[in-house]
Amino acid sequence: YSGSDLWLRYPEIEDPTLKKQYAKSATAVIVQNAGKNPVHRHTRDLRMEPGSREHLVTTTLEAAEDELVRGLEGLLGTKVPVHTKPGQHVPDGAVVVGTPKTSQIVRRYVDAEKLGTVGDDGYLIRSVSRGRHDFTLIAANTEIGALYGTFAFLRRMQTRQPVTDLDIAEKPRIAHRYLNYWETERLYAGNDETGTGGLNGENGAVFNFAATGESADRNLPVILDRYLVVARALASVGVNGITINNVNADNVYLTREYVEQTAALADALRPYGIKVGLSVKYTAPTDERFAPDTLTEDQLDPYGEEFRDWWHRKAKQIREAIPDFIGFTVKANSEGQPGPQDFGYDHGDGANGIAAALEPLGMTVYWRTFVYNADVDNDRLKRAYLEFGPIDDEPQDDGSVGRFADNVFLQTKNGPLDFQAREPFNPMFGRMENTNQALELQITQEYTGQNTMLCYLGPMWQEVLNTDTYATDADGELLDHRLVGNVVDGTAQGHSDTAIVGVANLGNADNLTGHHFSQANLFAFGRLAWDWTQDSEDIATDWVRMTWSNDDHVVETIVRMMMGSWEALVSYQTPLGVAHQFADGEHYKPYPSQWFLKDDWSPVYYNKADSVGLGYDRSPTGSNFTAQYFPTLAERYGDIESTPENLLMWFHHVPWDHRMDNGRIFWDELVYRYQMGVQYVTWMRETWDSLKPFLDARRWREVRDKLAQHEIDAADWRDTNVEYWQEFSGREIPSDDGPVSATFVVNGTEYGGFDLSADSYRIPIPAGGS
Ligand code: BDP
Repeated sequence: YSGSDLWLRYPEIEDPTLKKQYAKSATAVIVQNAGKNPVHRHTRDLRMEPGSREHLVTTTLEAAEDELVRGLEGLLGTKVPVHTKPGQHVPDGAVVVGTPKTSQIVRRYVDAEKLGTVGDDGYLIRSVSRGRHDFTLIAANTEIGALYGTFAFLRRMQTRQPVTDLDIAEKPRIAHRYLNYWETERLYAGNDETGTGGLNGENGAVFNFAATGESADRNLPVILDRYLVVARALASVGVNGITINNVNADNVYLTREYVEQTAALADALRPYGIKVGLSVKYTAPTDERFAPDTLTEDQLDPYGEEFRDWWHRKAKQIREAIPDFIGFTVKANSEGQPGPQDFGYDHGDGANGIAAALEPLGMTVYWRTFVYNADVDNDRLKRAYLEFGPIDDEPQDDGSVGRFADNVFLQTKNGPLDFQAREPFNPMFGRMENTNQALELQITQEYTGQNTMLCYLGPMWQEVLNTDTYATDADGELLDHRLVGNVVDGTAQGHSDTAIVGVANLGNADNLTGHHFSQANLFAFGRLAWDWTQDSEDIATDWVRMTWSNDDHVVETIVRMMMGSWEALVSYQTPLGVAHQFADGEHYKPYPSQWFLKDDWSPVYYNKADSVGLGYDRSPTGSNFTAQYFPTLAERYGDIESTPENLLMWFHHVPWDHRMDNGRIFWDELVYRYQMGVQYVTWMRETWDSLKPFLDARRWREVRDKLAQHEIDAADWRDTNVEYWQEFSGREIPSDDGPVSATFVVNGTEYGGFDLSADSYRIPIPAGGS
């Protein structure tokens, strides 16, 4: 088995008793009026690749019916009949799906008021008893809500939970749950044989556009099986939008030829509730390929009619092909991308100019805040807030505060640097109270082991979302709800439009994500986007059950491996808050001594190693970046004694003999951390070996091979760094037995806990480095 179905595998349930029980609660599928509301624009022109396994559906309820039939057949091992015209009689054990509009059964058995509480995307799942007849009702206000409920019902069987006596009401906390798809950049999920190049060699994109595809007859508008697998999987976790091209945008996506292809993709995704958007360059209007409809640079005035009309025309053309088009994502004045500052305007002017053009079409601008310029601030981390903060604070003529338009989201990475394995949260969260804020997370493992290292990111995102911003109101009073997650879901500062964005890891690899365990990160992103208060261990458990096995021992073992894997990576790559120690632009291997191209791309800029210590002083005695946080945190992070140890070097230049909480000096602790991280990987590799009898051969072998390389590369991180730091510390490698157990506390729970003094888990650190 290649892993190509992601978590929608539906293998037959082994336990005969349970299978029988489930079968009693799934004797028939009833989705009334499933074919009634076709959502394709171009249904006639859409076609699947030759020999396809998947098939196109034209409505969202058809997708629900299709999934139930497929899922139940797989899990139960027999075909479950579909009743198309049940009338008033609902057979015992039926599963009924619908909305009040489409289903008289829903109208009859569901309380309208209760249904009202789950909103547009939510659903109810209820076990209904009618005398001797029991059936399950999956009801929603919209067809997409019904589809989400269907997946939730199937997930209960996939994870072996009860499907009787149900009374479930669910709805998402965040409205726009989107992916940003950077095409071939930073994917690490390409099929070696058919990979189409890109930055990192193996980066085959998941969607094939003209000239980027594998071969012409597999290019859009032809729909490949894997697009529908992706659509189903994304819908199953509630993702409802994709910006389909790189933020370093190529204007070709705005040409008619490409818009037509995007429209075909949008048609195929639409039944699954997934809308599409595009990344654009700010200067697209000057691109010759749109001639004669081009502007000169002088006409790029965001307040001018030419500029706004141009964007309006383009957006309108797109809408003709894609009626539910999301809008544009813009990376401006960032890493060489053009933007309003090149023409004497600021981000507010630029974003609002495009937003004004889109507003009559009901579209949105996602304006990224990933801006930095070390020359200006002597600390790259300060730039975003310096540029965006004042615009958010600006009083307006109408008496309101904040200049950004209502249909602008500022899209901000979780940390102030760039998707490092652990960052403090970005102080923009909470500080931009007058502007819509979208949180951007990186699902693709650019800085977290790419397609080689097993690193489950659920705990990282849980940590980010649950961090207290200590945000205050205008009177300086602490807000009631002020975690990063509250800022994002609008409850902190009363925002009604909300968004979260994940930079996707999908590619054309057989298993779609390169490393089998990278599938878990896509799954976890969707689940947390839906409800960020969920526990990352529960999410991991669901994923393992749906993807690998329901054997309790296997589930428990794999979940344990996953839960410590991120802390382990932090530990052997960048422990205690030292950041960005990567070689060149590939962002996989270590190179702490490197100085290249630009200061703020260089490991030395971040580590500041010297004879005194290690780390970047951002306290009031240093760059004073800490002042961008609300007072409680500004104070906490500004003082080395109160800074959490896992963020120490983000904020301080830590003396080699600084005393840590456990009594060790900083130097010793640092070395131990590197060692613990590597030993966790060794433990994962050995643990995985022990699972061989329980798992399918191909996937077990592929993961084993990755873990072997993972261990070698983790040891390289440890040795390269420890050896280099030693040149500055001048101290011996600590020579006692080191940590006796590698445990990592993840969101309050301890993982690992195995004994590292046992010889098998000890890789001695070579004296004096490697
Ligand atoms: C960095 C990536 C680069 C992206 C950039 C961004 O290395 O490929 O273009 O982020 O987010 O992490 O714009």
